[in-house]
Amino acid sequence: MSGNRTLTIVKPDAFGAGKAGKIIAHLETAGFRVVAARVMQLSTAQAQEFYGVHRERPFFGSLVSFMTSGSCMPLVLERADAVAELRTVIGATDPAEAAAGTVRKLYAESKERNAIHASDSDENASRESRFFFAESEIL
Ligand code: 3AN
Repeated sequence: MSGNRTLTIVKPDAFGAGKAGKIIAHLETAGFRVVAARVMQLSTAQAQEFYGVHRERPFFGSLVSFMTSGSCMPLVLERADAVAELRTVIGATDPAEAAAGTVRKLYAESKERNAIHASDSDENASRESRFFFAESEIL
């Protein structure tokens, strides 16, 4: 995995509300190419592992419940400087603080139900992509 790839998830709030297509179109317009995608429902164990870094945080249980509440859509995206560019395009964690025109400002409901995940480093992009996809599934 090079620095040109990152992992995103259209979360259950946005996927369940039928916003996945609009969000992916937004990302493609911003120069990202989809190189892997799937639709799935996370198990509790998977969500706990994926968000393991937040295990001690007060919102951990609620976050795991939310992330397992319905289907979501993990995708691997490619473009130059992918990790930093995607963080800019999605906006701040809390949609109330997200810049105008960002995915979270447009589509998120709250700090927890915030429509989309994006890896925060190249190392995590690699780890998170391998969490969802075999190497042969990433084109
Ligand atoms: P980001 O997704 O912007 O990288 P993180 O890594 O700090 O933000 O948080 C991971 C996820 O945990 C967020 N996407 C959000 O769903 C949830 N979360 C973060 N902070 C809070 C909070 N204070 N209250 C509820 N949920 C939160």
